[in-house]
Amino acid sequence: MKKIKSLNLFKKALTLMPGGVNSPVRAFKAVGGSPLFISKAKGSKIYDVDGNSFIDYVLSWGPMILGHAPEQVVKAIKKCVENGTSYGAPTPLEIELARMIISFFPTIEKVRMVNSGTEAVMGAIRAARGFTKRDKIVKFEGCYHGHFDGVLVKAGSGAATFGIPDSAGVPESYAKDTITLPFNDSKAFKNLLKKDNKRIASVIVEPVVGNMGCILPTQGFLETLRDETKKYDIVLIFDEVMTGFRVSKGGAQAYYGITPDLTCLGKVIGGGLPVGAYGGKREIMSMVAPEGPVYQAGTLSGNPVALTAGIETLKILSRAGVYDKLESRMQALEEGLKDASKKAGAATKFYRAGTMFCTYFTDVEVQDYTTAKKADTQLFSRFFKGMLDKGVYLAPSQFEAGFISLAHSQQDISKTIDAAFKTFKEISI
Ligand code: KE4
Repeated sequence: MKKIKSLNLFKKALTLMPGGVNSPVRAFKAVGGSPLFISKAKGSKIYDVDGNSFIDYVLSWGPMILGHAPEQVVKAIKKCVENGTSYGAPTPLEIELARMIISFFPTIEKVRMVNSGTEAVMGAIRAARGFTKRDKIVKFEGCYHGHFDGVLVKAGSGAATFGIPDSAGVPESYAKDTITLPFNDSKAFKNLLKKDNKRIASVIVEPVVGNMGCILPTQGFLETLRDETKKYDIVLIFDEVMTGFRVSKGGAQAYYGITPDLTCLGKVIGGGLPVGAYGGKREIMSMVAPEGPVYQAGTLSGNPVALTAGIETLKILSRAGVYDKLESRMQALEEGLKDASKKAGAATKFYRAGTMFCTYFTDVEVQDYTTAKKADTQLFSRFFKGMLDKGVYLAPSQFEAGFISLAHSQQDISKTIDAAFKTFKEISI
């Protein structure tokens, strides 16, 4: 595969930006080699600067659930920018997207738009602390909630990939207010809350963990989080930045039937442009300025262009049959990948929740950070490269989830399965 232009661009990028990228996991450090520089994308495909094309299962880490550059979204954005790009003042679009978000997530009574998932998490945690007047938060090892200091403690995603359990630059004074427990450990959770509930403002969780690969909650775990936090008036935050619109149309909360107090969203609600949001119970959200004393602000929050992309994306997701099509594509991919691995004699475990998934190179069940870290990352790297050479672009880390879109055709799925069978065989020797 020709890569010379990407290689030369990466050399230049390394002199200008830390690690040559604007987000660590893109640098291919976890799989070795240098990243592809992308020139364009359309539907299920991305195209690099050397003219190679790939079936894309990263989809910008989740947002492109319709596929890249969907006609309706592109047309609406083009029209919107002709009326200006940012006013720093209220627009009708904010009401429209707020209403759409609440229709998908009825547990959200009031919502605040921001510019990223990280900002959504920051706002939600600050609102929870302001509401409860308590300081401590509980998160789960391997879950990633953005690069906000308070949650970069035993984080997932890039931090898991690089084995940086805690980021440098996070003051001890921050980390001390963040308690980390193993995901899926209901007993440890109950014991902690029994002992320390008076000081805990909030518990934040990825209801399906997409930042350690794809890890499902075990039977009763989410229910335990809900019951125990309710007992002690602790704010339960579902970080659905990734799981929203992915695990189901109404996210993990709809799929598992749990009502969190606050929900964080991102990715899909921006349709590929920068939009995050946090929202939930009215009495908590009324703490947020200017209604209440919890300050949070943003120059480009609720930006008309970004919201236009989000609104058009959610309009299409609202259409009858869309989720049936996504489900049937995902089922075909799941069955094909499992079958290919079995036939090739590869030791893998495949997990998925709605349209997010992960193939772990391991023979143990993956239920938390400890078991996820048992995966053979070397074997994963060889699989990643083998698939790339066959025109399939996976997330460049064993500890990331893959995604499909409405644009992935049956032909894309068949080509992917065929490439996987060949690659499983190649690396199993
Ligand atoms: P952003 O600030 O990247 O928009 O969202 C942070 C975030 C919060 N919560 C969850 C559950 C998330 O998955 C994320 C971001 N996900 C990563 C992918 N693992 C973004 C990709 C990257 O960091 O480059």
